[in-house]
Amino acid sequence: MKRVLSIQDISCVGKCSLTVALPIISAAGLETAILPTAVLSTHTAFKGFTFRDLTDDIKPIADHWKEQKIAFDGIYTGYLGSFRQIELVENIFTEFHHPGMLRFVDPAMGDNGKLYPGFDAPFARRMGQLCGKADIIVPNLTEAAFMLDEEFMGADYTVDDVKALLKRLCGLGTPVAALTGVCPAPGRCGVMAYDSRRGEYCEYYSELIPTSFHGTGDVFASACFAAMMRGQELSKALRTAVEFTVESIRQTIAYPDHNWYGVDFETATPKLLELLAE
Ligand code: PXL
Repeated sequence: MKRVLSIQDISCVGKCSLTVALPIISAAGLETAILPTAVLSTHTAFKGFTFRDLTDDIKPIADHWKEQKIAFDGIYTGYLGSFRQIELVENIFTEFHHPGMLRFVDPAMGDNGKLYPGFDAPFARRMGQLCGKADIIVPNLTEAAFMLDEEFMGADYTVDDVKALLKRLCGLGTPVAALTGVCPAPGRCGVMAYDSRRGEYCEYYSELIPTSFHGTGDVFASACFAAMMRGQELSKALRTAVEFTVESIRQTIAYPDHNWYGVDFETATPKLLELLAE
């Protein structure tokens, strides 16, 4: 069985970061090690959340793994809280890298044209440097704009604008960039990617469900990473991740009293296993 590592925070309640990545990647049949960067009572969209920083534990944990000769087939990083955490992740990439290991970076920092609380433009540019050290990155349009120090495109863009943006993202240094939340036509939404080594674009769109839920980026990234680690080609992995995310949203809105803070990816798990078997 492949062993992978996910590095991000634990938001105890809120269905994001590690409480999404661990169950999804495990369900996909991959041994999932975790490196929690912080423990929060909830994610940052709640008021008054508690926050315990675990930055000082990151290096000792990684050093112990090295000493125990523990290796990973892939590393997926999500929400990171500080410049220092980004630097520690870069060190882990260097220390644990071996040919064939996938470095998957989701620069989880914002949405809808805004950065999440606590982040600013210099942090976004620093995250852009981490993206330069990845094998694949999966920003949304907001995160892409902030990392490149550009104006957010809003909803007013063409497919050619997205293609040009993908090339600029690969200019950060990553060979493959996938942009999430791309809606190429009314009622359609999904992802477009560029593989700079092949000079090829690929895309996958599904039904646009006109609601916005917290944590969908983490569901998408976890499923995309899991699918790639399970051997699916990029185009197929994007399809798996989009369809699983859409099914998670459908499951959520099927319950009139669903919570506001995350999506019900749990009851969409059978769909993930179906998509992985295709
Ligand atoms: O879903 C990304 C995420 C992860 N972790 C924390 C967050 C968020 C989004 O707001 O607050 C703590």
